[in-house]
Amino acid sequence: MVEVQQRARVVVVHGRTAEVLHEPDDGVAAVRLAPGLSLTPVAGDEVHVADGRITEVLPRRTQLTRPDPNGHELQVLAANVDLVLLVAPADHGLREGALERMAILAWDSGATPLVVLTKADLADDPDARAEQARTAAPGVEVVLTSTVDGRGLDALRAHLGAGVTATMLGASGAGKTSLLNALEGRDEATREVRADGEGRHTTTTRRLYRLASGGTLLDLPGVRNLDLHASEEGVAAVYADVAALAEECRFVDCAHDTEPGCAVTAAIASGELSTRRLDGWHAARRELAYLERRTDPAARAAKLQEWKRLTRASRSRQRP
Ligand SMILES: Nc1nc2c(ncn2[C@@H]2O[C@H](COP(=O)(O)OP(=O)(O)OP(=O)(O)O)[C@@H](O)[C@H]2O)c(=O)[nH]1
Ligand SMILES: [Mg+2]
Ligand SMILES: [Zn+2]
Repeated sequence: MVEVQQRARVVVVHGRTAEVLHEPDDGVAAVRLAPGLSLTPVAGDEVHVADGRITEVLPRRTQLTRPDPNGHELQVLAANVDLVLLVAPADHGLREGALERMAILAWDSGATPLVVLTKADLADDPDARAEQARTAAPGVEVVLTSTVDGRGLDALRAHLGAGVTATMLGASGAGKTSLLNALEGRDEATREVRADGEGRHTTTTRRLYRLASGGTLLDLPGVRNLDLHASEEGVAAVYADVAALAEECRFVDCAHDTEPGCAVTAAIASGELSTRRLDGWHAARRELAYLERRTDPAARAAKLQEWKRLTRASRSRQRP
């Protein structure tokens, strides 16, 4: 018997089994993972399926990663994503630090970030929140949405056309699954959510959904601990304003503390730059330095080369 090998996209992985979408008809199939795969598939992966088993995971165009909370390895949250929605609620003030960290993660994945502010119907001054978000993530488009009055949803659909794969990063309760449901015009929580102790629904599984707008959206559980496994480039992109100021300092190795001729502390004194933002930048750079010490330098260099190779095409296209 000649085995037919088919190309498919991973919808969700449960241990050694997975659901995949077969193109072009989008039929869903339950499959097993063949032993000895070179990569462990995650939602969004392109794979080969033969005889009811995933036999190969194709190289990833992009991957959204963070340090594995349990060890030194990387955890891949989503594969082959073009657009990362940084989802943050606009109702109780904006957590700019969290937004900055999500933006770094997104840049480093090779995908384009897009800020989505949710719950605009509950915000006192939604436009001020949007302005705050623009400062925290310079060069990133901001869309203000509400699943209650529907604002911003069409703008979002316009980003989620055919061929686009997007995913959502954001704290638990930020409104990610609500957004997915509102985009699709359905009320019901999807089956990958469970009620927690307070009767809230929270997403527990990473799963991919086909949208009526033609795109694909991956729902993720809320990210609690936004550890970074960042590159210099990601940090520089998100803190472009601070980095540009630092170039103006008199000393190349200025620590932006008490040095004379420091453009960064001058910008803080004049109100051009907020202390909070400088703190965020310092924290991100400290984390980079820590990671560099902790990780085997050769392994880290190899990994960075690999990322650069994987993400070069999208990166050169998408940098602002
Ligand atoms: N008023 C209002 N409430 C919203 C809006 N979007 C979401 N909510 C509410 O916010 C709560 C959390 O929404 P979810 O969509 O479950 O949040 P999530 O980001 O998916 O959370 P996790 O799955 O735990 O990561 C729910 O009670 C929603 O009804 C909105 O635009 N306006
Ligand atoms: Mg959810
Ligand atoms: Zn300085």
